[in-house]
Amino acid sequence: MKESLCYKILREHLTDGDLVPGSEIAIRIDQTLTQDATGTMAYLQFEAMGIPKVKTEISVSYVDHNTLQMGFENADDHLYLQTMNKKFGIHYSRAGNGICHQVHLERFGRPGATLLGSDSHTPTGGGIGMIAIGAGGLDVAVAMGGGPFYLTCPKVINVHLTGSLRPWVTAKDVILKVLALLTTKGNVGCVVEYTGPGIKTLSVPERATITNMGAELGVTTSLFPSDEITRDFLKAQARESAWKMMLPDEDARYDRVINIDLSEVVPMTAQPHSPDNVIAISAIKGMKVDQVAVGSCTNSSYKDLMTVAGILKEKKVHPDVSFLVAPGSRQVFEMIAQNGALADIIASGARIMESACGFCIGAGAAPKTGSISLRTNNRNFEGRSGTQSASIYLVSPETAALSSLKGELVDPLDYPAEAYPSVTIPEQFFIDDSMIIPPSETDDPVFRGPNIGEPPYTDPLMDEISGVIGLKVGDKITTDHIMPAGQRLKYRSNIPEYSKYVFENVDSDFPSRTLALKEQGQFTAIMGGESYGQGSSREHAAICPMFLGVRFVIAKSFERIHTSNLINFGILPIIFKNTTDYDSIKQGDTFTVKNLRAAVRGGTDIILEIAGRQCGFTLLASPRQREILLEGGLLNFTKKNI
Ligand code: MIC
Ligand code: SF4
Repeated sequence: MKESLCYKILREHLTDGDLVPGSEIAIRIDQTLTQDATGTMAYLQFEAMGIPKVKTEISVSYVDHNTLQMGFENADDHLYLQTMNKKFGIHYSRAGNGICHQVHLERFGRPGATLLGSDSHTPTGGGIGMIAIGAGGLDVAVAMGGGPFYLTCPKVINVHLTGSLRPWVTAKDVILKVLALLTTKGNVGCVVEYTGPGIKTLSVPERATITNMGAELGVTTSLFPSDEITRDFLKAQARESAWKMMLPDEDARYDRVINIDLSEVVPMTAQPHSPDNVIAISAIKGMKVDQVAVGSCTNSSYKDLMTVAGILKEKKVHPDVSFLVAPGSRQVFEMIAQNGALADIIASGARIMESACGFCIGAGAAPKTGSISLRTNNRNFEGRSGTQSASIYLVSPETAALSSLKGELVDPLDYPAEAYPSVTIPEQFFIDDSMIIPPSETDDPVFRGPNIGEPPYTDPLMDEISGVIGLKVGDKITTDHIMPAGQRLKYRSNIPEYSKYVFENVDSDFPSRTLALKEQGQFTAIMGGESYGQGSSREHAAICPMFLGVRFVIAKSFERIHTSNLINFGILPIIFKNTTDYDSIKQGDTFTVKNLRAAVRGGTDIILEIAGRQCGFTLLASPRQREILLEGGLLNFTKKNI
């Protein structure tokens, strides 16, 4: 049968199962990446497995999220990572070297390989024809130890591109259009594969913008073929030898086909507070803006920043706008510094942030109360910017730069095509990997500052549990709701401390209430609506609730990474058999469950007695995941099976 590129790569890496959509398969992982905010926990768990060296082709540990260093915690964590990585065979990309996804694409990714990353935007690698998947840190730790990665064999959605983008219309507008079509809901278990003559008009960084923000669709990953354009990109990175042609079969079979004519795409924005709340800019242009931020793993390539510099050259940012620029990698940062474009950006009145996640994760640059902020990143969840009352609009760098000059949201198509800055992409990029420290044989001790806690230990699943529905929430609860980042990021290595902030902006008493119950031997169930656990791969959104005594999350539907994270830490993700139960069950109702182990082992319904009534639920777990739950989590399961 004619195969998609996705299936070709999966087939080459398949270690268990059959390529039948919906069934569980296991694949061999060639490369892993972590970032510091998820990495410390991933490496603590790797250490707990007792494996002396990573077994992957390459594993890279990036420091890009927690670089604010407001206190000793971040710097201590970085040194833990650096010393631990050296010892266990992992490359360490130092703070300042750039955002994991952009640097990995530039320096390590290779067409046809599999990459597992402890960050939901790992699919950025799909821009060069890899299967690049985001997962929880513990899944990545298992892959570093040579274990396979388990996933649901995907359905493949083909986005067939024709035509070419008009001047001022960008790859960001393309992915916003895809989000408008597919939304953030209902795509779990799918992969998006881009094909068609239109892809020849898109450079690798443009493709990577599209696969990066594909994460917001909730799909397993997105990918482009690897072609001559990929070859040119790798050649410019002095890595042509990593290139190989990777194409789907002609007439490959896809589960669904969506056609997009690039010449009909218009500048778009995602309005607050969801990346799929997309509208054409022409419909809301003229809105006054207070802040504009360019950067993130979605949009800070050389072309992006050169275009921004071209727009700003010899102009000044509007006096009412705070304009921030965070280059995505040190490579790009140095190149725009060397060619003078950075000087144009600085002269316009921009505030330059370091090459890191920064504003995107709410690490600095929180906008003012009730403000409108235009940002080039990929998520505009409520409160993620650090300001609960702010409204974040996601836009292209072009829209951002033009709007920063005018002080209002502008439609780039109102500007003449000739005014679009022409950017020549150098044949050779500036290469200096001196901020990536390779591993070496060492007996040096691993540094553990006071912020580094124990890896989270869990107990085997209990047979009888009673407790309380501790929280009832609505649809689209994101991991930013569950486990806020921003100011709280520095506690990522310290579970007892970080647990004090679970659902901080939803119900700040939740942690103390839940912990008090746990002390009385009572557990907690959380109840949510559709798409529970959308967004980040942060396993803390499972670990910290587990620490507080949460044993069930009941929802109408769950997102992929969060479901696995819950199971990995011994929490049962269950969905309603009867959705009207969502309306009748109240926060504060008590529950009991008996013979839980037998139900989990046998894969039968989970029956909870809630407020005196029997309610049936389906456990979202494969047979292997049910074993993991019985052991109390993946760490116990892995240790037992090593
Ligand atoms: C994000 O964009 O939400 C993050 C911060 O990069 C997360 C990872 C994390 O929470 O550490 C992600 O996307 O997985
Ligand atoms: Fe960093 Fe933002 Fe990208 Fe997450 S989405 S990796 S926080 S830049």
